[in-house]
Order: sequence, then structure tokens, then C-alpha cells
Amino acid sequence: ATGSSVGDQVGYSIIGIDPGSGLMNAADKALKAYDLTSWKLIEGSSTAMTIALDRAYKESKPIIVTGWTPHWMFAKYELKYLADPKNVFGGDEEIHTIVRLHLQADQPAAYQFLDRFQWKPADMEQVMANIQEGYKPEEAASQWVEANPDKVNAWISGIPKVGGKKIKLAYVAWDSEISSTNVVKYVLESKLGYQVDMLQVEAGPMWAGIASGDADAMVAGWLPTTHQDYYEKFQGKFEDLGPNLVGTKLGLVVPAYMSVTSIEDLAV
Ligand code: PBE
Repeated sequence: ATGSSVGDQVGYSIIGIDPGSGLMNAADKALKAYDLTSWKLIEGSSTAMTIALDRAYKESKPIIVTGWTPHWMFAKYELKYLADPKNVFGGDEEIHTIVRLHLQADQPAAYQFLDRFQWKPADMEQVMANIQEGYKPEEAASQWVEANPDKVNAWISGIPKVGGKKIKLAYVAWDSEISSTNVVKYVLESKLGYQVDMLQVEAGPMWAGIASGDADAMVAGWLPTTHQDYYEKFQGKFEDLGPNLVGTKLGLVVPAYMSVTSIEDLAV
């Protein structure tokens, strides 16, 4: 209704994702930093968040979600990030490839490829869009890899194939990481001869799994801010192979048809 506050329109609720994610941590901090005491952050999953967004959007209803880039939702809907003048969500970040200690000695071929693996937000978005359109993640990943031989060759040229060695990739079911992990899996299997096990876990266990050596690698380390707590907690127990993607963003996201522009506006 006209004149009612944004809070009234959305029931003082922000639709979140999985509780272990850095994004939920940041959103929690934002509620405190902006003094949004009557607001609540709803826990759920990436999938539940996008379903809620889709429903609201189709009816042009107000909704606030926790969101991030790269993500297919920015291509499918007209959305905007709410301004974050206190910079609680941090600036642009990188996604890092993180491997267990001694992987280089144990699995040199995989290590070399993982060390070289890097792509652009637009690449990841292509894989995400195809999954969103109904392709299975494995299919979307293999299509992208076969359609981008130049990029893929730069990652693998000169690396000898192995004969069916096993390797375990940990990941969280975030749309961005479903895409990247499936691409890495497909390259390891089809180009380098590995047998890959994909282990879906929550964010904390993903970092813990690399640190304990239960998993070999992950391509889902959002740094320096989003996963800072995990990074510090397990420091010295993993190897950081650096960024595989540069130019991410996190924040509170609303449909463009909403007039609110800043997190600060939610306090009124
Ligand atoms: N995300 C996507 C993750 C990292 C990748 C932003 C939802 C997080 O918040 O931890």
C-alpha cells in the first residue's frame, strides 16, 4: 500500500540462504550495523531463495533477498543491489581455489590444472544460465568446456593424463559453485583422466574437509571477506592457489520495481 514502509511491505523479512554461508553472516552483521532491530533474516537455501524471488517477481510484489554476483538471477530478472554505505558486505572479491596440504606431491597433474584454473564471471554465468534453463549441471559444464577449447587448453596444456586416479572435490550447493565445480570435475575426468568424487557439504565442513585432508580441493573460497572466518580458522592447514574468478559482489537485492535504494532506508 502507498505510504507504508518497506518493512511493512515485506513483513520485516529478508529471504536468506544457507546459514553457514558468508552471505548470511554478512547479512546478520548488516541488520546490526544498520540498526534493523525489528527485521529478521530467514534461513533457507539458495534454491528456496530463488523460488521466493521468482514468485514475488511474477506478481510484482516487494521482496528483499540476500544475493550475490555472479548469479543467473540478474539475467533473468531486473534486480538491484541496495546501497551499503557502511560497507558491511565488503567490496569486490575473488573466488579462490583451495587445496589440501601435500596435494602437489600426491596429485601433481590435478594440482597443476587447479593452479591454472581461472575464468571470468561471464563464463560462469553461461554455465549457470544453462543449468537454470534445465540442463543437468554435468551437461551444462561439459557443453561449456567443449565450446571453449582455447580457455580449457590454457589450463591443461602439457599436463600428462593420469590413469583413473581418484580425487575428491568439496563444494556447497550455491548456484555459482555448482557451475564451477562441475566444470572442474569435467576437465579432470575427460581431459586429465581422473575419477572425481563431488562432495556436497555446508560451507564450514567444506573448509574443514580441505584442512583435514578428507577432501582434496575446492574452487569455492570467497575472499578476502566472505569466508574470512573460515580462512583464519584453518590457516596453515590448506594451500591457497589464488583466485579462479575476480569480480564478485554480495548484498541485499530487490526487484528494480521497488523504490527503495539503500539498506539505510529499511530503518524507517
Ligand atoms: N555465496 C556464494 C557464498 C559464496 C558463494 C555468496 C552464497 C557465501 O555466502 O558463502
